[in-house]
Amino acid sequence: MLIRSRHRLSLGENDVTPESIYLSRRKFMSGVVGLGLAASLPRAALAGPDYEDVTKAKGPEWFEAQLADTRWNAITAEDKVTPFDDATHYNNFYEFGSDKSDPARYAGQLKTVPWTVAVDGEVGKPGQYALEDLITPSRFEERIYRLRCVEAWSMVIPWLGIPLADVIKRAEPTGKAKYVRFETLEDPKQMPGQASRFGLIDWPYREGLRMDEAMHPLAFLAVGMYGRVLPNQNGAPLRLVVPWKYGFKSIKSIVRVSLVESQPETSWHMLAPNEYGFYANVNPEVDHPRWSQATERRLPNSLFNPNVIDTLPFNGYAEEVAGLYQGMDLRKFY
Ligand SMILES: Nc1nc2c(c(=O)[nH]1)N[C@H]1C(S)=C(S)[C@@H](COP(=O)(O)O)O[C@H]1N2
Ligand SMILES: [Mo]
Repeated sequence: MLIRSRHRLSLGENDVTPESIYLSRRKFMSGVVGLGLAASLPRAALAGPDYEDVTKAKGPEWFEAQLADTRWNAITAEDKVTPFDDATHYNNFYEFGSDKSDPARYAGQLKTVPWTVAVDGEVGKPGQYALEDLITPSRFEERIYRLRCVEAWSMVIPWLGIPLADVIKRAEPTGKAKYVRFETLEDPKQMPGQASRFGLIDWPYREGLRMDEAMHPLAFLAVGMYGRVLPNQNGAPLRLVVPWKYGFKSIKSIVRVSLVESQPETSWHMLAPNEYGFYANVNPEVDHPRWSQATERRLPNSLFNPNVIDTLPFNGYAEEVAGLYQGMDLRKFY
């Protein structure tokens, strides 16, 4: 199969490509910068890339401690990073309402500390884990990924977190574990969208991956973005990020991770199985029944600058992930 790839990925810290666009957007101040210069900078600047328009916020103590030892820029994209303001005010998080501006307006009230995540099912080490115990055995990495929503808009977000595979391995999956199932918090008192009687989704929001997808090095668990803790509207305190799949797979505010034997039910598939599949790999050749998936609006855009670009197979990550689907009919398994 011939795969177009406009984007270069760099996996691993020894293979960081200095991207001119990335570098010009902000000061890059991790270990790459000479010590002399670094020493003369204010202390806060040593923390990592400085995203100009970011609203700073302090995370819990464990988060700030972990941040100091982050592998900045571990995976990058050539694309321009989306301004923080757009990434935090144009959201899908139906627990807080179905309007793009609802999450920014209402998610602030969600209490994210303390946070417990159940790890269960086909694992040797099931349990209720405090978020920090799940995350801190691994080093933070920064990963700049494209996020392509099934609604044909996209952004580029610098996430902070750890590989999903780390958490799965630590749980010691049994031989029966074939899929991973994720569940969002269900709490209508904190999540007004769940209290609405007109809600479409059968709460809690749930998602799933095949085991080999979940173990793929690009599959990521984010606890931060833009060098800081995750804003609530982006899925604090813990969300999945699967950059080669439509955004709805990247489930927010996770409270349960279950290793299971058969393919789990997933929210958008339950809602409209003919429109949203379990796989949901970004695919410009398979249109949504109601619109084309061949192009996307890259945010920020406007009436006068629609900023429409071609959508790439697997969202530009085909080189890395196409092998997972060898021999599968991607029209059937959409
Ligand atoms: N729990 C939950 N997770 C969710 C959603 C949601 O409504 N609820 N929306 C999904 C969709 S459709 C997209 S495109 C992304 C959007 O992530 P962002 O708001 O951080 O850009 O979150 C996904 N995760
Ligand atoms: Mo989406």
